[in-house]
Amino acid sequence: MTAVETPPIGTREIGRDRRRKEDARLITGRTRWTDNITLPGMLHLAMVRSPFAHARITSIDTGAAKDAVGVVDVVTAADLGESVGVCINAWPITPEQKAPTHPPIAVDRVCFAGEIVAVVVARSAAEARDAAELVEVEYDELPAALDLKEAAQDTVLAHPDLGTNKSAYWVFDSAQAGTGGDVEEAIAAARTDGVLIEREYRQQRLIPAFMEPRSVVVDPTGEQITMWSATQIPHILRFALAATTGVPESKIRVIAPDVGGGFGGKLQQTPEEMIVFALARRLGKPVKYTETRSESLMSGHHGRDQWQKLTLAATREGKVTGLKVELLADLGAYVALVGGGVPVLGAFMFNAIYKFPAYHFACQTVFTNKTWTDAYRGAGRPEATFAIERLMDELAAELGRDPLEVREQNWITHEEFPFTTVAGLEYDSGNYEAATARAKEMFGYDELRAEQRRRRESGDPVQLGIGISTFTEMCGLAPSRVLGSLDYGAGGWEHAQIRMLATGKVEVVTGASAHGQGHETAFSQIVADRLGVPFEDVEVLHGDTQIAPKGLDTYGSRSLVVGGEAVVRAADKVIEKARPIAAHLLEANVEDLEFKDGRFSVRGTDAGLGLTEVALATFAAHNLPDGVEPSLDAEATFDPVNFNFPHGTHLCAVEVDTETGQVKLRTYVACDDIGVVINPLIVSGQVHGGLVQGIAQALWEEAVYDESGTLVSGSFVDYLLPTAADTISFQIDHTTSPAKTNSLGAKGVGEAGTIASTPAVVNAIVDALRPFGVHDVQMPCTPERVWRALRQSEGEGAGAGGETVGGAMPHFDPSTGTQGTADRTTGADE
Ligand code: MCN
Repeated sequence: MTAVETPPIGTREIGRDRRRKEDARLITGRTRWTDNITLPGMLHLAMVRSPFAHARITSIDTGAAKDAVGVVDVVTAADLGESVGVCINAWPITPEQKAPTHPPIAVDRVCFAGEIVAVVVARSAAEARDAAELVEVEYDELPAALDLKEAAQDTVLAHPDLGTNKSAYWVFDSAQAGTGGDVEEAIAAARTDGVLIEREYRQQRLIPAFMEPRSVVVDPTGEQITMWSATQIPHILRFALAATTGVPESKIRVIAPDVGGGFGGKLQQTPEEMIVFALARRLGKPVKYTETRSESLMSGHHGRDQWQKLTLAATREGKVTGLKVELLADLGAYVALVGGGVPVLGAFMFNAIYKFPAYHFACQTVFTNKTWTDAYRGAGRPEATFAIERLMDELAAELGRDPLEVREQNWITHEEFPFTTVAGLEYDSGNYEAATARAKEMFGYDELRAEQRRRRESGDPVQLGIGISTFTEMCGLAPSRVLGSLDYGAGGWEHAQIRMLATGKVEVVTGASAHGQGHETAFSQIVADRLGVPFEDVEVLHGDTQIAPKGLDTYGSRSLVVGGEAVVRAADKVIEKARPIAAHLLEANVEDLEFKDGRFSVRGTDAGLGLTEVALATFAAHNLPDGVEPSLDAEATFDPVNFNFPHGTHLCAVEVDTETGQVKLRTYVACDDIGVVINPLIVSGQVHGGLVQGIAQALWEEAVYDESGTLVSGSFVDYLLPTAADTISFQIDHTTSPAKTNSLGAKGVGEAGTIASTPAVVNAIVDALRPFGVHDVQMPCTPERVWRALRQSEGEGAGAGGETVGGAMPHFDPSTGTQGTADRTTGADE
């Protein structure tokens, strides 16, 4: 890796490859996962779940289960009543949004296979699970809405009471918003004298899979009710518990101990958490529930699942003139915590790094009788990035030009920042030219193109494909005002507190709640750098609403740029509190003091005092200036004015065996610009992990349901989660255009690799197969799908689009809310 540019503050810690503080305990088995928690008298739960996608519950016989060994109780919705609360939807994207009540335990109807219908409480988890088998539930099966496009036509209703499967319709139009022109005009012009690329892409349903399944323990026996949960969001969860059960927030403590990954899948107020909370209160005893891997895959929320209908208009010279996006987004059976808003996050990213004069986005969210969907690494932004990066390749192919060149022709140049996009966002900084130049150099772009030509000419059965993704994303969620304008139910600020201890050690409390990202290390580096104290002397505390009472947790690659900046601001306040005390002790004027590398010194003299010495003097408080409080502790809450916009150029080479359909990754280069890097080692880990998840969408992962609504890919035998052995060694580097919205100059990185990599891989596969007439392969691009795309194109001649996809895309009229059926290739109403 090349060195990052000079960081804006300090030089001792920022940009330094520090090994993660948290790893010693994580890799030596010394951490305490939620499932390791054992409390006196603790009871265990097992869930009885519906095998049906949609059914009326006609009876539940708990008799045999209640008599089983070790069983304490068996409860249904009727037993728990209102005490169990409801799962809330914090992001109703329109005031008209339709949303059924989501009871944590089904009342009289189940709406997806895996929904909880009864709960067994026993002395041990094994006894609870055995007894769960004895609960007799009778169902009256109902027709299930399973196919997203059909569901959008209301042929079968997921919730008959709602009278429709359509939940919310959300539109952005640049002509109406005043951020650009009329997309229909651009399309009409391109139709007569230009290029029109019309495509439909499927974002398959994915399942967030983490090392530690969801687990929750609730102890109701103390002054407060304490919940330990493998969650990303202890603060939001505490709020949700209080708001939906009536228990005062002050009486609830939520602790997220070390959490073994989340990837958005633990950004949820889960039914299981609600049930454990209710039962612990009801029984007056500690209660634990840990899901099995099958339960995790079946009933933890899923991600993606969209149909995208896209129309890109351009001139014959390759200048894009407009983009129209029509989405169907599958909510599954309920509107999850932020699930309805996930496609809306994507709405701002379809224009990506490009200067499109006109843009229209419309999204219809739809209920089906499948597991609810919500955030999964990238949440809305990978879907948008995939679509536009695939389209730019298709445009280049249509024009017979190099896809990088067409991108360059349309992107925002580095001189044009800050740049207000057609979607209404202001990008503060970026340099697409620099990232692309570096990526090309690392990749050996020209050499690989030459090899591709040779293979094509020689008719090599193994063809080489080169895929490009020049992505950007919006992250650092925050800013509260903007989130409010999008009807998001909460803010996006973050809080930090710094406590200077008498011994010179520093405690940092953050409201961000890491679950694998390494905040303890990176935030220690920030504080060590700012306060000039040793890295080892900084301790970062988080993930416990008692210890860190204020916070909005970790998601949306926000922790560093929002939470880290709050830490910087708290550190600055510590220095300002220490300054008059230091001046007093040094018998100097405050104005004559300068603070550098952890030391106050009197300008022009040798006199000076370390910050830690000031901390000790403040603790003793024997000799403080009049009216100064004996404490250096400080806190700050930071709410940025804007998102931040990491970007990068990812280049991927694949070898595709045209006889078997097998795809082999050959080279993957990622040059990301995430502004100033705090810890390059952590950032590399984030990029590597992110890449694997994005590549997995392209090649392997898919949640598959059968025609009855049963999840077929319900174990890791069928859900192809990759391991390190399935991937290659990635080549990564960074360019740096510092963010303007935080003093660190940093941009988020937690989702970048995932967002960028999926289109890079699919573009590479299609690039390899283009001479065979293939212009699309549906994800995941399994050998069978690749093989079928090739065979189909042989049958149909050049121009075939690979696998035939679904039915016609329903077309929604924004002005009336009515729908017709649009032909997916022409866009004309049937
Ligand atoms: N960082 C840095 N320099 C930068 C940017 C970030 O050193 N310029 C460091 C940060 O200090 C932090 C890490 O990189 O240690 C990620 O920072 P950030 O981009 O702020 O992301 P968050 O900490 O907010 O993490 C959320 C993000 C998301 S949205 C998902 S999904 C995801 C991800 O992080 N889930 C993860 N990475 C994950 N990593 C692990 N191990 N497990 C998950 O569940």
